[in-house]
Amino acid sequence: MTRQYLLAAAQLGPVSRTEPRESVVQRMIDLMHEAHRRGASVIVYPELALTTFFPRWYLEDEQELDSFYETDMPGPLTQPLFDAARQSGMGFYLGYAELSLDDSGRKRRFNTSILVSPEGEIVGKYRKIHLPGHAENEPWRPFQHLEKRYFENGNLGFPVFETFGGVMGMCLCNDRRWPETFRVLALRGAEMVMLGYNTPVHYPLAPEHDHLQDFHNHLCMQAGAYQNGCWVIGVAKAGCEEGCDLIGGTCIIAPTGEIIARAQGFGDELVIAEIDLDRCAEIRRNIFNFALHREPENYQPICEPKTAS
Ligand code: ING
Repeated sequence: MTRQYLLAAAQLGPVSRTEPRESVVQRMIDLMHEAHRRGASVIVYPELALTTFFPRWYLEDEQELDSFYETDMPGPLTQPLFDAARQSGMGFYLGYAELSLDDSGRKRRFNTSILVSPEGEIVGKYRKIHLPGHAENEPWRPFQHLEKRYFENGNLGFPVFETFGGVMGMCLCNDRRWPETFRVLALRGAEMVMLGYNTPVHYPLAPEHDHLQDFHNHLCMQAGAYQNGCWVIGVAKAGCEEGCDLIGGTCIIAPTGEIIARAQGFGDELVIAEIDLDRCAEIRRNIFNFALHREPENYQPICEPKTAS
């Protein structure tokens, strides 16, 4: 894959509690086919793209909770997405709930994202580190945010992966609010950070900030892009999902921090723009040249990014 190509950010509208996986996967394949028709080489889906944002409920039935996770990736219901990608020659980022068994047979649950090559191989995995919300049911809330109950903290760190024409990083939703996410990835050479999010408009602990959700969403991603000279792709699960309004604002952000394309609505929507990984040099060779302007011992790229001086 070259270092300049069209990238598609594939925002998803609401996914209901009972929407079958097959239905969501078909929506994602439809977006992939449209992206392919329009010349894109990579497509980015939201966090927990395959299901409704189930941490909004206190679920006591373990069988129901397990129904929101993927035990295999790809599994029978997600294989069609991998097949469509291979047929279209498209790479993709996918966020989903991962359920695996460790050597002792204990269930491990993570809020996970993967990078899949145009050949349909999983070339990277990340597990969400910054889990927002709470672990116990809090009935006072209009809806729960039980990620600390339903997921373990990510145990893979912030890895970067050489694929999609350069050095790629991933994160998930709340990770984008913590500047170290982008900085650690960039110090390791990331030229593009892909992330999905499910962000409610209403924040029960600070309702006076509800009107700032869109501003904060773009603020943290634009800052992450500019301060680290990398592309940032933020993709929403948007709209009124099971009575909970989720922000949209899916966007493609250049290393300058400029939003070069963004979603207009709150449904399934493709946002396509040309990304040029060499543009990272506009920033990484100058104002945020880590090797030149930071303590040298703190600069440890896993592979010298092609854009560093
Ligand atoms: N969602 C939200 C996010 O970080 C949140 C949680 C909402 C935090 C609003 C602060 C304010 O975008 C997830 N899934 O992390």
